[in-house]
Amino acid sequence: KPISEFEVNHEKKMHLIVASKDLSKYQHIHPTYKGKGVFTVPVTFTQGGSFQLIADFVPKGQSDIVQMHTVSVKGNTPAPVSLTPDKKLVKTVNGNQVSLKIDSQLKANQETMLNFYFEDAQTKQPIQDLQPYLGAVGHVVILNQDATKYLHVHPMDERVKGSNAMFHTTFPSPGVYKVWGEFQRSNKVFIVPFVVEVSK
Ligand SMILES: [Cu+2]
Repeated sequence: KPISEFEVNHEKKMHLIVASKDLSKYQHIHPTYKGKGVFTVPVTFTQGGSFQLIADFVPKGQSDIVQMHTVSVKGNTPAPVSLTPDKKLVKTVNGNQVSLKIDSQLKANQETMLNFYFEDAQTKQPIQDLQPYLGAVGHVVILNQDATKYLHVHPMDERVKGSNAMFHTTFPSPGVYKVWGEFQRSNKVFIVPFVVEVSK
């Protein structure tokens, strides 16, 4: 029997992550609910190969469900990009310089604070005008190396506008993970990727 009703979670009834198995390609999209348990969304795969689809939704009156499917896409398939932990956790996207600060050493099964700090790449002034994106200052999606472990983390304080955004999470096992921070400024969403290593 199809599930017919879904809760709205961060402004959407379904969040869908589409990631290549090597995590080099990443999309976070929102399928449209058509009724009778059916969601649809157009997707363009920019290369061939194996992709992981991760659907995140909440049936009415239940708790969050995450479902994963692996699909194989035909067409030109580049060699997988190896996932190497970043030496410096600083990235610039759309003129926004984002530093990821982690208080202590990253350890599996231990609560960790991910602290994103934003400054203007040119002026080095702290950024204080981040806009709410899907009901929060930002969203953080984390996948392990083979895209089988998924974490979706929301900020400690959803209403901040900068220059820091803090996210609490626990990595479930040791290994290399990719972390995508999604934020919005000047009406543009920008995605900042980091690769981190989590020890035992
Ligand atoms: Cu979403």
